[in-house]
Amino acid sequence: MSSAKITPTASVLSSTIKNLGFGLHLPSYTVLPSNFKQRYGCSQRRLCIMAKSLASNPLEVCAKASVTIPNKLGDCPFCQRVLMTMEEKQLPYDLKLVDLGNKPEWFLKINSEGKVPVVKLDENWVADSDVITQSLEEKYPDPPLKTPAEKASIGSKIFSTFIGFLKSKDSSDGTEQALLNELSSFNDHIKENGPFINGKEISAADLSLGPKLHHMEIALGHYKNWSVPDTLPFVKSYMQSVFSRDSFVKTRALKEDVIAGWRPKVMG
Ligand SMILES: N[C@@H](CCC(=O)N[C@@H](CS)C(=O)NCC(=O)O)C(=O)O
Repeated sequence: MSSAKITPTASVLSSTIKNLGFGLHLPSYTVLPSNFKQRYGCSQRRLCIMAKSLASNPLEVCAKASVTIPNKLGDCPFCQRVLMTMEEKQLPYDLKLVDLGNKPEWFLKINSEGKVPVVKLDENWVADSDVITQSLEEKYPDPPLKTPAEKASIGSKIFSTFIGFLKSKDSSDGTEQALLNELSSFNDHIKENGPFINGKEISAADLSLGPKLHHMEIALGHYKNWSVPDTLPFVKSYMQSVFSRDSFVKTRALKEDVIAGWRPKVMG
């Protein structure tokens, strides 16, 4: 049985989902991963104790708040990457949603750069999704999510070429072709090595790329009436594989937020 409670405060918006499987009194604003109970099922006493300890010390995470619906997670692909990593590793977290249009004082004290995501690890607030996900891998190695170095940059130019095409006002400037070239190389890689970048199992590179492909799909669909061509079926099946994972569904941005988030880039 689970219950959900949304509690807004002045400039922090936090979500609470309480999993009552352990009969624990969990701290407010704790999000337990969807299959936390199955994973730490009480059949083994040691695992049960470990699960209780994790549940009572959730990781604190600052992420972007929605601009369209109160108390919802916003449209930051770097935040989703971090949250997906926590979901895949079954780490309970305490989500603090930050209004980036009106950054609160407490948040700027945590991170003077004013960017999300930020996660508290060993009493220190850590910024930047690259640093955070590497730290999570070291601290919580199970399940391992590290992508081998030789595959870690597969698909890494898709996001920048998508932005170039999205911002383009000249249909013959080559930005669409640049994106298609990157997607085509990625299609070939997944065809040979898929279903994920490192083969059978999802890994860190997928958790970084998946949220960016979600932004690409929504933003280019909305602003350019564009979609991934049928000639790239492995890109499409890859997107479906990532987008259908529990860790993705639970942390994805709302379509309306993604559209609103990219508007200044399109108009600018
Ligand atoms: N390199 C950073 C990028 C983080 C980032 O750009 N976050 C955006 C939201 S998607 C942000 O906080 N923007 C606030 C601002 O620039 O004022 C990471 O990987 O975490």
